[in-house]
Amino acid sequence: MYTQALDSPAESAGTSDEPERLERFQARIDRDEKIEPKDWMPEAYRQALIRQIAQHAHSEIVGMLPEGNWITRAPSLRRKAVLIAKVQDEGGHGMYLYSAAETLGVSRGQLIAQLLAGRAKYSSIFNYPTLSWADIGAIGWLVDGAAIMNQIPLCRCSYGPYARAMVRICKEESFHQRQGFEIMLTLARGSDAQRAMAQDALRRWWWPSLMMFGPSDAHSVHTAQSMRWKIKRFSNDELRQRFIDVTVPQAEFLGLSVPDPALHWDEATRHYQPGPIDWSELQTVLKGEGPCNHERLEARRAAHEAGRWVREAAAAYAQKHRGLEHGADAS
Ligand code: FAQ
Repeated sequence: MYTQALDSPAESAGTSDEPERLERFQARIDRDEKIEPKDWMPEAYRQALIRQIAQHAHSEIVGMLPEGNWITRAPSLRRKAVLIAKVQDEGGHGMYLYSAAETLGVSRGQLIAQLLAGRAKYSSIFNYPTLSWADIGAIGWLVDGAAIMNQIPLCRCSYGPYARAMVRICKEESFHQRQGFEIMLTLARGSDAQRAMAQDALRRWWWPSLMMFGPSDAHSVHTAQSMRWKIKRFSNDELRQRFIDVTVPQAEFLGLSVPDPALHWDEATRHYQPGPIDWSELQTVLKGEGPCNHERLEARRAAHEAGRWVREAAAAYAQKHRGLEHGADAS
C-alpha cells in the first residue's frame, strides 16, 4: 500500500539524530503535525511505532481465534452471520495495521515470521479460552469496549498512517462492542441458565480486560516517551479508569455483578475505585504461560502452513503475468 513510495532516498534514510533535528522533530509533534512515512524521524520513534503497531496487528490476527471457535456453534443464523463478519473485520484490521507498519520499513513477512517464531507480543487477552456462547458477548462488550477506549486516542496519534488506520478500525470496533452488549442483554433477560452463563463470562473476562490496558503507570516502561511523542495520548491507568467508569454502570444495567468485592464509587474522585489487580497473572500470560498461549501460536502456525499453497500459487500467477507483460513489451 505505501512501501512503493519509500524506495527513493528521502531525508528519512538518514539515521543521524543530531540535536537540532530532534528539536525540530519534537516541535512538529508539539504543534500536532502528523509525521508521514518519508519525513525524517528519530530511529527510536520509528522503532517504538514498529513495536506498538506490530503488536497491535498481531493482536487482531490472533484475536480472530477465540471468537472463530464459536462460528460453527452460534445459536442462530443471524448470530452466525454477524460473528463471521466481526471475525473478518478483525482480519482486516490486522491487514491495515501491517500496512501501516510497512511504511516504517519493515515487511509484513518479517513481522509474521516473528509472531510465528514466538518472538512477538500480542494482547494478553487472547490467551484466554471461550468456554460458552456468553463469552462471545463478553468479548464484544468488554474486550472490544477496552479496545475502543484505548484506540480512540490513537486516531490522534502523531504518525499519520497509524492514526488514519485507527479511524476506520474504531468505527468497526464500536459496532463490535454493541453486538457484544446486545448478546449480553439477551442472555441477561433470558432464562436463569442464560443469566448464569452471562454472569460466569463476566466473572472470567473482567480482570483480563482490565489487564489489556497494560501494566500500571508505575511499571509501564514506554508510556512516558510514547506520550512525549504523542503516540499515546493517555497513560495505561487513565484509560483503564475510564473503561471501569463506563463499564460498571453497564454491568448494573445488565443486572450482573462485577467480580471485585472492593469495587466502589468514590465520591471524592468521582470514579469507581477497583480493588487491586493481580499483576502476576499478566506477567504469567506475557511469559507465554497463560491458559491458551501455546494453543494460539500453534493455530497460527498451522494456518500459515495451510495457506502456503495459496501464497505460492499467487506468486506463480504474478510471475507469469510479469512474464507476459515483458513479452508484450518486447513485441
Ligand atoms: N498484552 O510500557 P508498556 C483488540 C507489553 S486489539 C501483551 O505499558 P506500551 C481488537 C508491552 O507491549 C488489542 N503485552 O507498553 C480485538 C511492552 O512490551 P515490550 C491490542 C502487553 O506499549 C478485539 C511491555 O508490556 N491493542 O483487542 C500488554 O506503552 C476483539 C511494557 O508495557 C493494542 O495493541 C498486554 N495487555 O503500552 C480483536 C493497542 N500490556 O514491547 C479481536 C495499541 C503491555 O516492551 C477481538 N497498543 N504489554 O516487549 C497500545 O496502546 C500499547 O502498546 C499498550 C501497552 C497499552 C498495549
